Amino acid sequence: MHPSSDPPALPTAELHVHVEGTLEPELALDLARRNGVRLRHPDLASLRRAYSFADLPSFLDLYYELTAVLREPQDFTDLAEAYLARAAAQAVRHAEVFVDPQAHTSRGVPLEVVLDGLAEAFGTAEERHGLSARVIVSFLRDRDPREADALVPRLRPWHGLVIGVGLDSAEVGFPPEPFARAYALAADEGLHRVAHAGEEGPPAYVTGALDALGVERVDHGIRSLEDPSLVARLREEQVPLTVCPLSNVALRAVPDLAVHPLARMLDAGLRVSVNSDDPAYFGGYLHDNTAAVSRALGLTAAQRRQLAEDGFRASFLPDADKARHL
Ligand code: ES4
Ligand code: ZN
Repeated sequence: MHPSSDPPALPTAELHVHVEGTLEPELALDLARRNGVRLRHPDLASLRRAYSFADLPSFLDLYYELTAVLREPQDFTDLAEAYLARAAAQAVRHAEVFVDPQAHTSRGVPLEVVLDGLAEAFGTAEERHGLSARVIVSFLRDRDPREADALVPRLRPWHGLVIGVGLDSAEVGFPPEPFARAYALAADEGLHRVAHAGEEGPPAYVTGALDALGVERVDHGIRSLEDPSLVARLREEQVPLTVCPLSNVALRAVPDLAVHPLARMLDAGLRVSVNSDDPAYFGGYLHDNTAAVSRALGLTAAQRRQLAEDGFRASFLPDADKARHL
């Protein structure tokens, strides 16, 4: 997999991965068969040809189509188990994993099926794979924000597994402010708060996520660089940004890894980490992202160490657990 010139994988924390985005095409076809779900792409060859995207919405079309193969608790357990094995093989030692409940409840799959299924795999992640794993429930920003308000109290039975809330799906035209109430409710429940912002959307969405939602971490945030006053704020407040290099290239937010903004973000003194986003769709898991972007940008060993350490620092692990990893 990795040419001998590549440095070894450092232990990392994965802070930005969507469990539905870890659905490999082979497993999608297996589950489609198991559950009698008919897909637009019935075999591996035609499905693989669909993995070419113009932007975020065109990716989300395939992503939501394939999520329809997930129906039973065991499907979510199998999906999570496959991710944990792959992540562990790439030296991930802690993972905070997004799930999109509304992508499932909206097609009749109950919340319990989703979260109990994930709990089954995540509950044994330490003993089976040597990594801790928690869930961040993500609201779909292209749906009615009142659905998000209603979802927050329903998460109570899974607190402990679920440690926070996030905001994802199509970004442009869906600013963060309408989700202020859901985030305030989540804060009252003791949940952590993150949001996708500045992936395809403007820097104002990053500011909005900080001010209206009170997020502790920003997912992507790459377009922040267009606003120098926002960059200064992110640096001063040391707001963590979860950067996903292969995702940005696959969705054409960035034309080429060689010009990926990660280098400028590091130079600007921002607290960034490298993450995989939707690894089954974008060409690699966490270390694949680190190796590719390090090579393309010529990152130094010190920069790679900084990225890995800042991932743990930006995690929602208790301080004692962070210290064990640093
Ligand atoms: C996503 Cl790459 C990306 N951006 C926004 N929402 C998402 N959901 C899954 N992957
Ligand atoms: Zn994402």
